[in-house]
Amino acid sequence: DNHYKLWLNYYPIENTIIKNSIVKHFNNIQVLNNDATIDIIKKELNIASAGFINRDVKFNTPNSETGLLIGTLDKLPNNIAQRLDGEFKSHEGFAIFQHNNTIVITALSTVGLLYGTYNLLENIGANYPLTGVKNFSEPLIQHRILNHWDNLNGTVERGYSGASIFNWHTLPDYIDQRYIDYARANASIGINGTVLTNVNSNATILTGTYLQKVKALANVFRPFGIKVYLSARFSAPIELGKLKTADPLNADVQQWWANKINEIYDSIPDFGGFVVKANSEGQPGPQDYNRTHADGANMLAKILLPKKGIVMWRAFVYSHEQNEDRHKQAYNEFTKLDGQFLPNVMVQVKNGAIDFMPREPFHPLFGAMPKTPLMLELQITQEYLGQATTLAYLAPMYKEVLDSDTYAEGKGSTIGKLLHNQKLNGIAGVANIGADINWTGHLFGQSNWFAFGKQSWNYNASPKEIADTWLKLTFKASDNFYQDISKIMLNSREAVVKYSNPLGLHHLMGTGHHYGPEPWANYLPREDWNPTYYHKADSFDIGFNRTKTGSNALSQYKPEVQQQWQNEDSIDLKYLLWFHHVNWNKKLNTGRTLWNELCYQYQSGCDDVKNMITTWQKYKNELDMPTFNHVNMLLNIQYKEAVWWRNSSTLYFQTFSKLPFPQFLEKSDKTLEYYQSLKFPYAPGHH
Ligand code: BDP
Repeated sequence: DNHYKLWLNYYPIENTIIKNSIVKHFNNIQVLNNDATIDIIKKELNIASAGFINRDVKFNTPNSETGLLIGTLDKLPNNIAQRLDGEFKSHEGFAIFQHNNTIVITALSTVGLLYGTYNLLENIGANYPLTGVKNFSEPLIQHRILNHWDNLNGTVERGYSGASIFNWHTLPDYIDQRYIDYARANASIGINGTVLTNVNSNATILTGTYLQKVKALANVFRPFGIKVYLSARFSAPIELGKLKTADPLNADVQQWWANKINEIYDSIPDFGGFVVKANSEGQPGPQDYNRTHADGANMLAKILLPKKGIVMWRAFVYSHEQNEDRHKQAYNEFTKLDGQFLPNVMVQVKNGAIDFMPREPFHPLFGAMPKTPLMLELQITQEYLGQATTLAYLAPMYKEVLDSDTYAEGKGSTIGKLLHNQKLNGIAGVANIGADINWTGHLFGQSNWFAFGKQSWNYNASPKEIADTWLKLTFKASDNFYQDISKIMLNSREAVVKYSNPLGLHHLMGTGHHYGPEPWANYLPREDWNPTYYHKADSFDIGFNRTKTGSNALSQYKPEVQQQWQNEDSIDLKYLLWFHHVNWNKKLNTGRTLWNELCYQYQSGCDDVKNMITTWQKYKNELDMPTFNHVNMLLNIQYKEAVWWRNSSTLYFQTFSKLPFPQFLEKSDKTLEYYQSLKFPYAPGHH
């Protein structure tokens, strides 16, 4: 199995009771609406039926009881419509319920029906019984958007699964089947938007020729309920329009964008809008003209507003003056602009203040801009989590972020809730998708795409349930397999944290490409690009003091949060070295000294990976060989990488602590000098 089909396998149903009931329901399907989305629903039902029961579905069979009734609420017969318990708040919500022997899927829109259909098929695929099905589901978040960091030349920034799936050269005339399958996959998990191009943007995407290509993709995605967005390069008026400036307050600049945006909407009437990375890591922006981020965002937003487009203005900024803890910079730049953005702007904020580390405390901007809608940005691609050779199931990380309590409006002001309560809201995920046959490089990368969709629809969704469902849809295997592998998945991200960035350490990866450990690196021109800036190890202590006596980044959080984190004796150990510079000999509440605990974490993370391998190998006979081997080889690579992290990090930190290694730490068979000599000139990195 090459796993191209993702979670849409529709494996044959073996349980005869369930099978018979599906035969009955698929034997006479009535669909009450008619449009391009409905055509997709019908096609999907056919594909699913062929897989599940090896038969075609039948529509409108005369003289036969309706098995499945699909129709928007206004089209349902009254007696059935009345049975809906609840009222839809969104046009994307759906309800599934049983009326006599008929299963009914209803919604306010046909896209809602599509979501309902996928939900029903998912339940069948995961072997949940159909009798008595009942589901009323609505998205808690409006904009559930993938951010592709894809370049027009086909490369993907921080992509580890092959080239971009978007072939800009052959578009618009060649519509790859992949575009359709990509849209199916996204719709099946509720993703309703996609930014096609890298945040480090190339203005060429805004030329007439390329907009025709974008239009072709938009046409494919539209019936799946997916809107297309682009990254906008702020200096495009100069590069394309030959203007002398891109100053957002300049009338010619404004006119250039107005014309450009009109041109886009002429081709793509439901164009979603722009994501903008401005004045960040060398990208052009309004500050080049002494204007603020709000000036820049509003200039675009004003033009987009009547067209219902939005601006996702990224808060990932850190300034050229290097004297301030990078943790504090976005907060300092953006909180002062609260209330100045037009209503169709969201400030897009990464989950943490540094950069997609395996674990970060939540970004202090959440809850700090009450008058501005924020959009949460998560990373699905594993830039800092072992890239595509690592099994790291990220749903627990997303949940940790969404459940983080900001205390912005008192206890219980979790990020999920704050987002939900905004009039305009969204969650973005930096995609891990590429042209590899299985889309994500590592097969288990698929689970992160899947989880991202589920959790941005419902931030309360349980990582365990998502993993269980994904496993059943992805592998045809025994219940033992599902249970064991689900456990592995749920522990996997924590394992990565332990063997690479334990106890709140962060940004210790190889500089540039971020592959593997390089905690000793201190040769980059900016202090805050170097790992040594982040761990600050010396002969007494290790860790970044972000309390009052240090950078005081902690002051950017609400008092209740400060209280949790300000004291090195009571802070949750997972954030200890994020906020504190701690003595090597300090006794922790685990009973170990800091030095021993650090060694313990590195060792324990490696042990976890070893355990993952043993568990996986138990199921060799249940899986097809290519699938078994694929994961098995990658897990073995991951183990090597974990050991590499453990050995090199403990050897390196020992040069500061000067303390002996505890017994339980496996001895390194290589020297620190060996690890320091490793070079990876072709590791996938910046393009
Ligand atoms: C960092 C990546 C870099 C991105 C940047 C961003 O290393 O490639 O351009 O984030 O989000 O994580 O803009």
